[in-house]
Amino acid sequence: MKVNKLVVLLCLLFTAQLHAQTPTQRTINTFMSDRFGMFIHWGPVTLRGTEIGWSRDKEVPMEDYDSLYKEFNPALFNADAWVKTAKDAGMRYLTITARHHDGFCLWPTKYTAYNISNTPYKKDILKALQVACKKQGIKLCIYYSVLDWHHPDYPIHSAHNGKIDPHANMQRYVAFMKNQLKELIVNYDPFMLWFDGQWESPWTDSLGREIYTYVKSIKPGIITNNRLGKKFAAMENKAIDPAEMVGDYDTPERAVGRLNMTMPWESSFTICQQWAWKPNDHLQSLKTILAILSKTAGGNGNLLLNVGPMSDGRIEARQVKRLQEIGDWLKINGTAVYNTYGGPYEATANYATTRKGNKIYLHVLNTDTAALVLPALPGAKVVGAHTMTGQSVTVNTGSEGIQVSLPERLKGKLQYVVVLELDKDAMTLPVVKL
Ligand code: H79
Repeated sequence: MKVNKLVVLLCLLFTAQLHAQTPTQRTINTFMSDRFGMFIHWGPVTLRGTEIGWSRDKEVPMEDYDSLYKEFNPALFNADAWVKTAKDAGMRYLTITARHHDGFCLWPTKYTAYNISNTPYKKDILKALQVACKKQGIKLCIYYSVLDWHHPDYPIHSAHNGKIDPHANMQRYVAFMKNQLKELIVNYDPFMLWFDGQWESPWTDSLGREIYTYVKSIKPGIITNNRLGKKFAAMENKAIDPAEMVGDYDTPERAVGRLNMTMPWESSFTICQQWAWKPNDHLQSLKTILAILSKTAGGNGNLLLNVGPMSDGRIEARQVKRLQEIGDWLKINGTAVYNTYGGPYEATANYATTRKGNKIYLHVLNTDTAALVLPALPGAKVVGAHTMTGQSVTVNTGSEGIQVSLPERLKGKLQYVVVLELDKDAMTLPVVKL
């Protein structure tokens, strides 16, 4: 009897161990269930309205660019207002460029004078955001560029001139990075770190692994994107081997990632064209952004949608309005986005699907058509269908697949979601590649 009990106990312990998640897995699962976050690109460059990533030494001469901080005084910056804008948009985390490729630091770092405390504004932007995020229940994430063209120890000093500086010293530069990263983690307790700019020759996968191990040693539960290593989906949305990746999730840029049930990913897009604010930049339509959001969730990924606040500290009113419209859509359709999984169908121009429990959420992107025909789901039956607002929808399963008749009243309207009720758990269905 005693031995039996011991065996049962050991079995239970063993099973618990099998299902125990590492701190990293726990964080990544929470992160991926959030689905939607706000990217913020900001710094003194907004005084010129040119791009933060590559206008230094081009549209703005290097010396001018590097002096802009002396005029940076965002008197109307209100962290609570930014965070509220994100929250009202249905976003669940916020990722801010603490230091972009131009090297300027939005926090009063001890390790370079090129930071916010030496601007006329003086106050710590990150601290204000940390406090506001905590208050409003939004996760604070920190973007930190691997490359720093402004730093004397980083060997390249311009996006437009790749000449290697013989006086630079990568060992000292990596020590500087570690000091800053420790400062960021200890002082602002970020949920996640978003690295970028690792593609230049001075950076290696091995340095990426060193930094990854280092940040995990300070905060074991922290996660990072995969731009610590050389392999990432990037603009071309390349497929990559997870074993070769440094970091916890992949980062397609200005492209929706592929449907992938095992590799976590997050696509970054901008609400306008530039990452940093630009006067009269083209604002993307609500339709375009919602389609990106649905296709992203449908691919089992996250969307990091960027806004570039102005030099006075405010987010443009027209952008705030667009974000509010997205939030309004999510108030009705959020159940089809948050805490769901992508698939089973790969997204098309006409639809995307997400799933949870016995439901497939069919995101109708093309509302002009009378019906959508989905390939058959072998082994599963659709037993009911309705819109998110409860209007019943007719579904016919025939030889050519599952035909979903779209309600006439919604023809030509903004994208919406039809819930397909199945006779089984939708997660047991294999992915349907189209
Ligand atoms: O932070 C955002 C961008 O600033 C950053 N990644 C996102 C999240 C990024 N920096 N560089 N890139 C992305 C790659 C950009 C390459 C190009 Fe170009 C920009 C090709 C053409 C314009 C740089 C400038 C290379 C040639 C000219």
